[in-house]
Amino acid sequence: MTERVTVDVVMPARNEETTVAANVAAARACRFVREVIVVDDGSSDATAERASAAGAKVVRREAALGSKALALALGVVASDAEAILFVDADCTGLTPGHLDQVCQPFVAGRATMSIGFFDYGRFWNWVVLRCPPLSGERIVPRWVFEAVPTSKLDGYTIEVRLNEVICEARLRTSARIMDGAQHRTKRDKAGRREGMRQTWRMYKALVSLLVPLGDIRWRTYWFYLRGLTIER
Ligand SMILES: Nc1nc2c(ncn2[C@@H]2O[C@H](COP(=O)(O)OP(=O)(O)OP(=O)(O)O)[C@@H](O)[C@H]2O)c(=O)[nH]1
Ligand SMILES: [Mg+2]
Repeated sequence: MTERVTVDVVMPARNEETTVAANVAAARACRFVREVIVVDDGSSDATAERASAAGAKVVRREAALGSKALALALGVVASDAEAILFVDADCTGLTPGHLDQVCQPFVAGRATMSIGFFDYGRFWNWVVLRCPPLSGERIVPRWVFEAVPTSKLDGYTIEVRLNEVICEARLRTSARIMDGAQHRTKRDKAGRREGMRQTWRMYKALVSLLVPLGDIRWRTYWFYLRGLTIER
């Protein structure tokens, strides 16, 4: 694969007026990116206006679609790029350089999926880099997203579904830490009590995917580790 592969960013954003513009700016300045598409369904703040002012194409729905996965699907449909770089709208400290680094292994053909993780400090970074990846910052060919059946487009489980497509096809993943990058958590956005409730619901949905509760097999993680390259 060469650098000429077309890459669009799909950025899901619901009530992210405080951070969306900075993330659109970082994504637009990534050297591999053609266009930034922000998907805003049901925001009650100025997310869409700020994203648009920062140079994004905004796909806006008045009513909430009800799920991050469905928002991403809407963004992918709005793009005809060969590859999609997913970037959450609530990142902090994200730079064009981070996104260049995430894209590099993909455009160079070293990995089919390339992921950037937030910077949690030396010890946790070591752990996070070897866990099943849940990060929203990742580039994949568009066929990988399209390979996820519509029936499996469900909330915060979309990253696990992308992992499943990659790992079950025994494809390679590259992972790296984005030094100094972080994000706003649900606790930051909704307050401690409501944020904890939402976080609990998210992790419950993720754990329910695993056999015997769900249909994700443990071997998928083994295939992930076998195809993983950690970039430094
Ligand atoms: N358009 C849209 N965006 C969403 C929706 N749900 C989540 N997002 C966006 O997806 C990104 C990640 O969502 P978060 O709720 O922060 O989830 P997270 O970062 O995985 O989890 P935390 O660790 O709790 O922050 C943010 O940019 C959200 O605005 C949705 O239903 N629609
Ligand atoms: Mg977040």
